[in-house]
Amino acid sequence: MGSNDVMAPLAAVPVFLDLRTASANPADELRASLAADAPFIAPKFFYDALGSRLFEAICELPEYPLTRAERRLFERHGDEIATRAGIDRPLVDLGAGNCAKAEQLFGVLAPSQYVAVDIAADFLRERLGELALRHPGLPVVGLAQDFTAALALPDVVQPGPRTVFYPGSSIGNFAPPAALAFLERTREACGRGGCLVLGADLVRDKRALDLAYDDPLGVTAAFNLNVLRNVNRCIDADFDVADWRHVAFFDSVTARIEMHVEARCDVAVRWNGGGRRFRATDRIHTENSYKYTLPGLRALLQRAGFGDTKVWTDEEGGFAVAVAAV
Ligand code: AVI
Repeated sequence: MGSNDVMAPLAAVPVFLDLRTASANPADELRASLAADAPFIAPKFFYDALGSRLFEAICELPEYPLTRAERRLFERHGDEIATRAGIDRPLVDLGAGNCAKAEQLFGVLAPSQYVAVDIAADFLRERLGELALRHPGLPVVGLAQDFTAALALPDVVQPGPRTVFYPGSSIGNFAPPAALAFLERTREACGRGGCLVLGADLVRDKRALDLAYDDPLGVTAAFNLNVLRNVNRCIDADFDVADWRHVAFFDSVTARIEMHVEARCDVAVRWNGGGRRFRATDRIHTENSYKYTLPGLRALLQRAGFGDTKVWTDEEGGFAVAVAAV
């Protein structure tokens, strides 16, 4: 090669492990949850390739301020987050999605390795490839897995202490006992001296919360209804999206957003290995999104065994970022 030849930048190919088959069979899980007395679809089924993109679009909506509030908190308190979390540690990003939230902290955390974990394998692989090009010196690992049930960190992941990153208020998608169990497992993954960086949406005005999950453009409706298309693919079902409508509301008693798809008319749906009739107005529960109070958030982290915890909130008091030490 002559000295004037231009060399294409070498892509640091990230290590990518698809660990999805190690967990429970998603098709069996779906068949069981659809046949239940109160049918439901676990929220992880939102995130096929289109669902992941629709979620990215939700994060841009003016009615969904959560992502922007969190970004501002990371901008404002990044240095202190790094002081508490420590630098030059493996950064384990749970539910990494497009990896943008963690990448925002690379400058201050200077991670020794970036480990992105997500159930949406193709989407994650694509985004990690792009990220690796932007950070050629950074060892990058992608793990496609359903970490909501159990978190498997193979040997390729550097040992603790680690910084585990769980932003975006995804903790709100667990019911309280499951949130506690999840945080206990996460504490183990951090290792002694490690820490958790957690984002949590807070209880606020019902009207604002209703709008955040039922936006006038219908992006959240598309995100919710798209789950039926993913179900069609997973279990060869014949849901017709046009037969269903999006329902979302904040319930102040349980402090959670509930999302459902509701039948517009009587429908019969078949899938591989079964089927079911739904009457008009019957609902399939697709997501809960719990909102926290600050004392509630602190108590949860303490019960999960975390120690010293610092919490920052945005000016409106609508969102919190916590750094909890092990
Ligand atoms: C991923 N998760 C934290 C989002 C939430 O707010 O519960 C998912 C979402 N559902 C509807 N809009 C956004």
